[in-house]
Amino acid sequence: MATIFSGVQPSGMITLGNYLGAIKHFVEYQDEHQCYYCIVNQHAITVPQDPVKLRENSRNLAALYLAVGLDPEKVVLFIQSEVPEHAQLAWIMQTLAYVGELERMTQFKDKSQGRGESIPAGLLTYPPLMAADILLYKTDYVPVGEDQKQHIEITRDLAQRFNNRYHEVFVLPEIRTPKVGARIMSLQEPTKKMSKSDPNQNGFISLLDDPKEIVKKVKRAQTDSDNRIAFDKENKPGISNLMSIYSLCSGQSVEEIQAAYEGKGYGQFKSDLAELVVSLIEPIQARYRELVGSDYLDQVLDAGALKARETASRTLREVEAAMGLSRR
Ligand code: ATP
Ligand code: LTN
Repeated sequence: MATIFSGVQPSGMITLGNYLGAIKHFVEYQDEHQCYYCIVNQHAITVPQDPVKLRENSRNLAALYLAVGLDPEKVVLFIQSEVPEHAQLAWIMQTLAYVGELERMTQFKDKSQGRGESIPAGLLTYPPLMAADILLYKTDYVPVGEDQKQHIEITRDLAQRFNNRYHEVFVLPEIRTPKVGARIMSLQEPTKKMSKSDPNQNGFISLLDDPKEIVKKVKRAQTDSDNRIAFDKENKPGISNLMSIYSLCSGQSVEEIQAAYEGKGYGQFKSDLAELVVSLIEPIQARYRELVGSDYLDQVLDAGALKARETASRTLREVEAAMGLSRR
């Protein structure tokens, strides 16, 4: 059985982009694969986090993972900091990584911008920690959005470097991005990806937004002025992004949507889209509300951390033995 690993940062409310680009697909793998899904709170602290919010967001994310349909009998769901092997292997990965290749990461460049002398070192060493996450479980496939491509490539490079230098310990993982939805764009600036850390709340739809709020956000979404529903990412990025979302929520292809809205305007399209998004999100919210305060959630996370540690500690022992870090 192939192994799947993916992680989401508890750095805010999960967006429709996170869901359509990644989390929705986590569920599809659970029957046929050994899946590890992680709440990567140590990645979240690469930028300052309020401790109360971080704890709350981690719990919310765990509840949301279950609410979208992940079954803890089938998948290992856990919090990164509860499996210390992640930080241990991350240190080793840092000794393999080159500063030059880390500085070339676009996420590092974006997130370090405007910080002058005060760029947290963790922003630079974020990819070695991510490589550790993935490699500890000898992962075959990593389902993520398109923005993570470079991080998967450097993970493969580090694994290969280790295997060449020491011993064939690591499996080289492959990225899995969805055909549609790998990059959902901001509703306000459709040339930027939808991001949960966007200071403009109108740019993203959170899975926990009130239905009324969702309707407002969809109606306020930026579109061009020609009022024609046609898919053209270059020239009509706003409406094209909304059409992708429509397609993912309805199961219809972009061509079918275009044909169905021939001669109709943005107003009609947006109100139908809002309804679709609400009907997707409402049942998730209902399950989420039942789970978030429950003891069951803690039991799932406790069991998940234990299970993850079994595999992670085995791999870490192999790594340390190969490097001469163990006495035997
Ligand atoms: P932030 O914007 O705060 O850096 P994020 O929204 O990118 O965070 P992550 O936790 O880093 O959230 O991402 C979780 C998963 O969602 C990753 O697999 C990522 O590739 C995917 N993802 C994030 N944003 C989008 C998007 N706009 N479209 C599709 N997939 C996305
Ligand atoms: N870097 C990812 C989150 C992440 C991840 C991982 C994804 C951390 N570790 C391991 C897949 C596998 C992000 O910012 N979306």
